[in-house]
Amino acid sequence: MSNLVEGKNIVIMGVASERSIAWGVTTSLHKAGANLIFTYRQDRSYGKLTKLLEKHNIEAKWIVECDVASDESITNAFATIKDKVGVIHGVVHSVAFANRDELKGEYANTSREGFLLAHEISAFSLVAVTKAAKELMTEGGSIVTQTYLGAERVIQNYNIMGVAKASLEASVRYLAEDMGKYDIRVNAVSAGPIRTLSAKGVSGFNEKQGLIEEKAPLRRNVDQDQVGDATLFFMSELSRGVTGEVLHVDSGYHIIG
Ligand code: NDP
Ligand code: KAL
Repeated sequence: MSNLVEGKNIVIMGVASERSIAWGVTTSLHKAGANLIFTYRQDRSYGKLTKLLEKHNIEAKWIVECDVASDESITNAFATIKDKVGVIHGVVHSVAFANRDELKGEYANTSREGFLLAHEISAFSLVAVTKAAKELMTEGGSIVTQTYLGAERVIQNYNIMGVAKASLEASVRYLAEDMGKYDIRVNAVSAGPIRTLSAKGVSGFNEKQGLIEEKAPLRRNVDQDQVGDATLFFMSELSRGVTGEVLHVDSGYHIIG
């Protein structure tokens, strides 16, 4: 796997800690020869990212702030990337947000504001990022987002995020159709539960991991490296015939009734 994405310029959005799925993706893509560009929202994430890059001896091609809640921030981030890097070949979208107090209890209690926020950050952002990235993908490219089984099934506590992920997965299909004519593929990885900052403090996480160990065909939980390698597949030419797909990296849990 040492040269699967050799020389490709790939933007990674969503490293907040060493546990982030986007960090697993970083190590997979780095080992496979990619040039990496990063976006972050919070200063705290920028601090963590720069320390991690130093610790792992990875040189970022560029690092730029991007708050996906703002069209201007997205436009500026990709304008900066165009200026500093030129052509890009991939984007890894690993960003989601919902109000913590709406990730428990009844979905029926979701507020208008909370519904819109979850959709804006977790689903619309892929649409806006795809539009901005397309301008830099003049040699074709690959866009990958991260989703979860709660888009397809009712999973306790996932609530508004499940509905936002359903929107995200439908967007993957519509965007795949739009982008195909430019030789840009759009896909999603649907990961099993992984302990990250996002998973922290939300109820029911441990039980979800317990269920995987008990019921998934492989009887073990997945980790960031497995999601990273699946994302590498989508970034590489090995997946050149695949677009509009949601690939489950969940030890097979989703096939069990
Ligand atoms: P992390 O908490 O590590 O990452 C979440 C990221 O979202 C952070 O980097 C955060 O940046 C970013 N983010 C939130 N709001 C914004 C915004 N407005 N603009 C830009 N970035 C923003 O968690 P994960 O790695 O777990 O999550 C990554 C993706 O994986 C998400 O889409 C999540 O739904 C998905 N996923 C996670 C699973 C899991 O079990 N962990 C399972 C399946 C899918 P910052 O901190 O700087 O705001
Ligand atoms: C059924 C599961 C149990 C957990 C339920 C809901 C998880 C929702 C994910 C969502 C992205 C979490 C948040 O938005 C948390 C946010 O309100 C507070 N956290 C933060 O602000 C931190 C500091 C930053 C870094 O996080 C973000 N997101 O910006 C789902 C489990 C089993 C699987 C998971 C965790 C899926 C998933 O989508 O993440």
